Amino acid sequence: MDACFSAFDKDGDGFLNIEEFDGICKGLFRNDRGIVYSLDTNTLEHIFNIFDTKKDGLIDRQEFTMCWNKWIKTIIRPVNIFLIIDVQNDFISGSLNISNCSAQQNGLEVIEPINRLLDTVNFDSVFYSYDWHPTDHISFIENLNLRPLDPSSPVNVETAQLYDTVVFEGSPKIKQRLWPKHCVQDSWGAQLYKDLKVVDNAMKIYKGTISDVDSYSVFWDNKKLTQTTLGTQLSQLNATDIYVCGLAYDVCVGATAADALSIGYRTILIDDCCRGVNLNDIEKTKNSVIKNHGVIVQSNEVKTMVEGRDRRPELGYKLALEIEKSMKKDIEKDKFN
Ligand code: VGL
Ligand code: ZN
Repeated sequence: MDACFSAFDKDGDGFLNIEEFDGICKGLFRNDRGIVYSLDTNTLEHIFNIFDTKKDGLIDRQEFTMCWNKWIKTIIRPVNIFLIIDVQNDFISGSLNISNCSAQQNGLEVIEPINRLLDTVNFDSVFYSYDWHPTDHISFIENLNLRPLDPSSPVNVETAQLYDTVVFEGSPKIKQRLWPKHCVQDSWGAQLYKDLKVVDNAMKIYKGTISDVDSYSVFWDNKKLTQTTLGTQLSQLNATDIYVCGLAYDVCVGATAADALSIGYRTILIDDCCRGVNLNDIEKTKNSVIKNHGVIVQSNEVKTMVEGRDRRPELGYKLALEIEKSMKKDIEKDKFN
């Protein structure tokens, strides 16, 4: 760390000014071929200001220690999690075969690139999620008669069609998209597709297990009332980077990526390992990941990123923003102590 500080303190005054800090960023944010990713001036200044905790326009050795431990170390050596979402029979060739949905995509096409990643990339941990519903689940159109609809529902029991959104009675009311009966617990349709490779020490997460609430994200149900074990498991692993992929792109993958970002994880969505339901919603999913400082990559970019040899500025900025948030929280805490 000291050597790094001295090497970038070009004028040798014992401080890093913003130009010197820019030098560090140019060293950090580059790919495996040494091509430097540009960092726009505003972002650079924002990151610099986060680590310039004394706000004197310079980063001293003490400030740099924090920057090194909380930021640079993670950028160079991330803890990488691979999260494979709902690659189950029903979405590929069963009752919710996504090729029957408007985007007409083929879920089978994710198997090969996902298997290739499992064979070639050394993730710290691999998680597989299962959509795992009881037979009386609220999302099944077959169960529409089990629960009363609210008068505000845009469609009623007689007119409701597959993929429509209805509103069920309740306090609060429950908005729900209607799907064909799928991924029923312990059924064939809920099994992972047979050709998907399952690694040793795989972690499995089951979601959508409660009858009265659907669950798209692998972290929380759609009303954020219940959590899976994923959140605790990731923090026990000191996870920093979450690579998400699977089915369906604009439903469970999108919701999971959004939650991963909101919790504060550096989140990478692997585009060619996802297939979805609706093209418009897939586009919205991508835009929201980018807006929230995640990145979208193709599977052939993953290996060097996992190895810390291709380091993306978006993820560096995301981490800096999280560090800023936690420092602000600490300041608030101190006020009360
Ligand atoms: C999913 C629709 C209904 C998914 C789950 O895994 O994306 N989609 N349930
Ligand atoms: Zn489902």
